Amino acid sequence: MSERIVILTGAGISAESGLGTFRDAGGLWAQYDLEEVATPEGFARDPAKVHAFYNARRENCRAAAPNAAHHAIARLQAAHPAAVTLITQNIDDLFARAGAEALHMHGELMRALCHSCAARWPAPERMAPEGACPQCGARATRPDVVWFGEMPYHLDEILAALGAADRFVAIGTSGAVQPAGSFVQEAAAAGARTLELNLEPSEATPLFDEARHGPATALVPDWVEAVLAG
Ligand code: BV8
Repeated sequence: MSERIVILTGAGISAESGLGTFRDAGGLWAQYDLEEVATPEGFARDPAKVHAFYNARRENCRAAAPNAAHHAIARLQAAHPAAVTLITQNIDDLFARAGAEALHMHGELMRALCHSCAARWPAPERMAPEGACPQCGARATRPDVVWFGEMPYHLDEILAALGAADRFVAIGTSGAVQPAGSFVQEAAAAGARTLELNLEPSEATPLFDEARHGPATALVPDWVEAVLAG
């Protein structure tokens, strides 16, 4: 396949694996105050509360399994590894467990970071403020996730892929968070055809050439099969 495809996923692709989204009714930001649990200021104020928030999500993630949408994208990437760039805003490890390679622009729930020496390592099941960095020993460990106000990871690689994309597909994201919410315009400006696969119309739907609405486990396998047959 000569076409270069960039895929951006959000919480909606993991919803049918039982992991909560953020802005749907009853979503995570309805249960927690984003400012308290997903900002560096909130972590500085109450690290125990933030660790408890991510410990609970790490437990949910362990109990979840990749769904048909994760597996379909893994199949597409395996068939055309050089042509598919997979970007995810999600911090769960469901793509890795489905055998797909994703650029985790908002970090990874299953990795820990030392904010003293910047060491990274696989996160233990439960993290706590008194946890010590295995490299420097400082009691300065945090989840390796990108909080609001922090610079997302892999932006150079992402912007290069968007600039060379023939197709851009957004799956299960509201487009509410930046800079990910503007990737569709970056891709369109580079001449890519853009497609939204989402449970329902999002604020970003008008920005796409085409939008299909329904659950990811139905839409994504159908779309992948059509691309593979193409
Ligand atoms: C930054 C990790 C500087 C932690 C998260 C303009 C430019 C740049 C920045 C900003 C800007 N305006 C505002 C900002 C600041 C801020 C921001 O965007 N604020 C928002 C609230 C307005 N952005 C930042 O701080 C970012 N950093 O800006 O650095 C910079 C400046 C310029 C250029 C580069 C850098 C850092 C943001 C990262 C924050 N960390 N997560 C954690 O997870 O705890 S964000 C969080 O939101 C998650 O990553 C989540 O994935 C992401 C986006 O949400 P969605 O994934 O879209 O989830 P949501 O619930 O919203 O939507 C789910 C969708 O799925 C829905 O549409 C639903 O219909 C659909 N769905 C549901 N079920 C299904 C389904 N679809 C299909 N099938 C289903 N079954």
